[in-house]
Amino acid sequence: MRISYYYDSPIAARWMQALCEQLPEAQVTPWTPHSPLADYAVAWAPPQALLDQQTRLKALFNIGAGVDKLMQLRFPPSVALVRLDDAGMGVQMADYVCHALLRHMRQFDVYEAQARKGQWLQHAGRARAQYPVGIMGLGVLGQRVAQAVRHFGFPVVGWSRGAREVEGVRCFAGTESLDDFLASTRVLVCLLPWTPDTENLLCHATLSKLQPGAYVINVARGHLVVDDDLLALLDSGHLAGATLDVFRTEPLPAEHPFWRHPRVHVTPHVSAQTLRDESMAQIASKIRALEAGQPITGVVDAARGY
Ligand code: NDP
Ligand code: OXD
Repeated sequence: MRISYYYDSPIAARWMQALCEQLPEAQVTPWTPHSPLADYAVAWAPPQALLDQQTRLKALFNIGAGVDKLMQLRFPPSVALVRLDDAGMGVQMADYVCHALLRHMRQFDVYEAQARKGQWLQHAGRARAQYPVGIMGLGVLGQRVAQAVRHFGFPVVGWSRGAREVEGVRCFAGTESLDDFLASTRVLVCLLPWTPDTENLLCHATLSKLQPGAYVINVARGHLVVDDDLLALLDSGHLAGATLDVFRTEPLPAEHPFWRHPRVHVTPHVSAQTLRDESMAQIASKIRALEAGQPITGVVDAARGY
């Protein structure tokens, strides 16, 4: 079996070695415009030229969970696009969201600022019942985050495209229930894929339907948020703050107001990092399953865009 590998990164060689170790029966080679035709491709952000040149692929495995960049390419219908399912990202996402949620709700950021000034000052405790957490996207990562947040005792609501049942989560589905979901949410966690339906979804009209003093945590993609609308609602006081891990332009440009806003916390797209060994093991086991004619999870539905 041949595998064509594409990852434009200084760590690419070490990751390819991990794939070779997981699949010793395969011949894995970095893709070039003259590569031999392969059975599978394993890639992050490949060029259209790879799909045009590799005319015998059965599947392309994305080295990530989000497939928004791949959705911009022309895919032959015979090639299955497969994304990572969790592969160690769920627990990281849960850490990140719980950290941002607790830092805000328990006012740890306020106490840190006070400590830097040597100020001993207690603020009134807050009831978590007043901080219902709304998770947009109840997929692999959204469900993992929902369970973590629930175990900290917060009320949890969730929103997805189709109806879902998730233990301990009041679930809403579809655009017709979006307003009710937003009105039930004080801390919004965005874990939706970036598709034509979700682009700019977090705009003035939707964010202003969140409960007063709402907090936004975006760990999905920057294109879901209208930056100026978020900033306007922070400045009007409707939003108490935001923790943002993903941006329309990455790295976030030095002049972007998010860097300097006193109530915005920025991290550099690290909420759930792709882990080399877990990812390559998952891809290898899915390739083996396909070769054995077995079904696999994580196959992207091109019509839905995720
Ligand atoms: P999944 O595909 O498992 O879940 C997506 C969820 O979003 C599903 O519940 C789906 O609904 C819902 N959804 C999709 N479109 C809509 C819509 N139009 N309206 C309402 N709900 C919708 O994805 P994952 O949980 O694995 O990942 C989510 C995203 O997280 C990725 O696409 C990626 O962009 C981002 N990500 C970010 C990382 C980071 O480091 N910041 C790391 C990894 C991922 P339904 O259940 O009905 O299908
Ligand atoms: C992903 C990501 O989609 O790292 O996996 O953002």
